[in-house]
Amino acid sequence: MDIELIGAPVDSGKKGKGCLMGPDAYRTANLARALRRLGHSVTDVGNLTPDMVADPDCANPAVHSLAETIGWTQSLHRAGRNAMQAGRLPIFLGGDHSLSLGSVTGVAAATDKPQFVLWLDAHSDFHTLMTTESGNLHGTPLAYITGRDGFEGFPTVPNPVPEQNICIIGLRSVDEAERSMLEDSDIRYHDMREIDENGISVLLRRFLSDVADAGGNLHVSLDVDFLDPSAAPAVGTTVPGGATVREGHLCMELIADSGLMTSLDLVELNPFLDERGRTAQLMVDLAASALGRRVFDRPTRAYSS
Ligand code: B3U
Ligand code: MN
Ligand code: MN
Repeated sequence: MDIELIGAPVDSGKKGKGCLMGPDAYRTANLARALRRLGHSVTDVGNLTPDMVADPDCANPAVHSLAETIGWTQSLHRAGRNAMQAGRLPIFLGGDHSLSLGSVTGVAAATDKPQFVLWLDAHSDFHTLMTTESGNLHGTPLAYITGRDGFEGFPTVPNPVPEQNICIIGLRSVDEAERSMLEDSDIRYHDMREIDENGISVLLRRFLSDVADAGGNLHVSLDVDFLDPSAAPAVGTTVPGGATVREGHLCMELIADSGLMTSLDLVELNPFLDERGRTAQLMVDLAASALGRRVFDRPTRAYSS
């Protein structure tokens, strides 16, 4: 695989700062070396900067850092589209989750294949500029990429991702406005209860087989807070009861086995909150699992009696 690392030090999507250090934490944890060891060719294109954009009007006074976030959306959109059109697999080194406003819309615009999105997150990130109460735009990318109204001032999404092509896994913090919009949508979403009752692999395999049947491209967006804070403390929005290290790796191994992933976001890492780099290291290990690292060189066979 020809992999492109794209530094996206986006910190405008929430008030607590620190995600801008994310890309360098991934470099310090030797992400490129880990991927090269798996046989991939890896190019690190360095860090992007946001386009300069004039401050647009916004009817919701809670919304902050709008111009900066729109600027990032534009530059990330181009970077994602260009990497895909060059035949590479982009990995966006975040940066907070508002970076996906640009990464997902960019990769989706690059080819004619149906775009699928796997969102691994404690939150649904399904607000619009009108519904967000915190005003934090890292809570909005899933609504934007589907082409919903309520994003005045943002570029029109050229290739909206159909709701049926989106799967959220890991939910345990969903605001009321998001809940009703999600329930009225065709997005599939799995909360922690469903994971506990079914096992995470059942839920993920179902989605991956639909991506395969449609011949689609798969973008994976991995939010640090998908994981339990005891394993991944370096995030501003910790929510207890998250995925274990083992569930995280299992997801990544299933993704690798499927051969479907065409782009990846690593988001919300705040190195200022980390403990001796362990969250950055875990995210690097998960990325390596998604790109083929495994304990034994064959898929584990399911038990059958
Ligand atoms: N839904 C809340 C909280 C939140 C969303 N994404 C994160 N936190 N990381 C909000 O602010 O929109
Ligand atoms: Mn998120
Ligand atoms: Mn989250």
